[in-house]
This record gives sequence, C-alpha cells and structure tokens, in this order.
Amino acid sequence: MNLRHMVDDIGPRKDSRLVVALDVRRPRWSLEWIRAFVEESSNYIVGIKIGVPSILSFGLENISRVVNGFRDVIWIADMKLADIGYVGRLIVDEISNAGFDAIIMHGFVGFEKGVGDTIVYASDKGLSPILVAAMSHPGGEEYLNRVSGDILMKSIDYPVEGYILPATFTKYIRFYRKMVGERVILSPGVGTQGAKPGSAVLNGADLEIIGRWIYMDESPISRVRELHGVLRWHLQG
Ligand code: 3DU
Repeated sequence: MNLRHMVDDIGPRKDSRLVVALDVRRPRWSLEWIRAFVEESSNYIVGIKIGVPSILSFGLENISRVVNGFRDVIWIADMKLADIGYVGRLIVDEISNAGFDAIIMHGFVGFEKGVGDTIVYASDKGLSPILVAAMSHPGGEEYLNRVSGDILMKSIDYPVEGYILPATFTKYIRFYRKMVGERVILSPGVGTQGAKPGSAVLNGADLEIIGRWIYMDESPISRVRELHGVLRWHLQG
C-alpha cells in the first residue's frame, strides 16, 4: 500500500496524526522497551520513525524483528540517505528486506543517477520514498531550506510519496502544500525543537513527528496519550 493509503487507513481509525521518532539507544533503552512502547502506544499513533542511532545501536536484524512483529503502524526508516543511486539502491534493499514501509532520503544530492534512481528503485520495491525538502533546525535556513523549492519542483516528476517539512518553519508547509498535492507531508520539530503540537498540521501537514518529548519523558505512554488528545485526525484551529 502506498504511504497516502496507509495514512488514510490508519489515521482516521486511530483518530491520530502522530508519528513517534525513536532515536533510542543501548544501554539506556532496550529492545524490550521498544517492543513494549510500540504495543502500548499503538492505539494512539500512525507511525514510528526509527533513526540511524537506533539501527546502529540495536542492529538492523533486531530492529527488523520488532518491525515484523507488529504491523498496525507505518514503519519509517530515517536513513537521511544522501548518496549516488548505486549506493542508495543497496541501502533501499536492506531497509526493504527488514520490513520497513517507508524510507527517508535527502534530495539535495540531485536526481540524475542520485536520489532520482533511489526513489524509483524504492518505489518499485514497494518501499515508500520520503524526501527531506527542508529542515527544522536553525541551520536548515543556512543552505538547504533556500533551495527547497527547487528540490521539491524537481521531485514532483518522481514517485516520491512523502515530504519532510519543518514544524519550526511552517511557511514551507504552507508554500508547498499545493505543489505536493495528495503526497503526505510529515513534520518534525515539535516539542524539544520548539514548535507547538498541532501547529504543523494546522498549516497543512498530514502528520507530526515527535521524538524526545515522548521517549525522554518519565512516562512516555502518558505523553503519547496527551499528544493524541491534541493531534486528532480532524484537528481544527
Ligand atoms: O526533535 P525530536 O526529538 O522530536 O526528533 C525529531 C526527529 O525528526 C529526529 O528523529 C530527527 O532526525 C528528525 N528530523 C528533524 O528533526 C528535522 C528535520 O528537518 C528532519 C528530520
């Protein structure tokens, strides 16, 4: 199923627009912690984004067991892939074999024999390509965000299924919502990075990605429930 269909299936059913970012590592967290977290938060969340720190710390095989053991969330591998097409395809193979539904890659490397090849390859394998168009940290404004319009325009001809756009600079979400049409906008930067929950969705994002605010909390599931109270499918300002 493509990313839009997955979001439109899971989001209304769970009445949620929340994706949890897990950048957890050993020894503070464990695979058992991740498994328990996924089970207990599942009714409230649309997806889980697993970052490179977690894959390096626990190993892809272990993460893959968790992913394959639980299917009612969208599993996103945040590889921030930025390489030539050949290497991109190798990484796509690994992430696809591990059972993920979607993969995050950078667009700034350029499309010809670069991210373009990786996008097409991932799409053909049924792994939804998500492109970072602009970033949420202040340095995003130094280089990347300035060319985000060019990256986005070029990407429209490719089977990109989702875009990462920052909750901390909602102007990009507003500018690009029309350009990307039905493709999914996922927005990080909420909580620890300063944006308010709901602010990205109210500016046109489909989903908000929240990490440290949840997994660093003393009671992550209570935090998830609280955020679920805000990030409803029919969120209105
Ligand atoms: O700040 P948080 O802990 O809520 O995590 C945000 C996540 O989103 C984190 O995994 C990071 O890698 C990712 N991300 C950004 O924060 C900003 C971007 O522009 C793109 C991805």
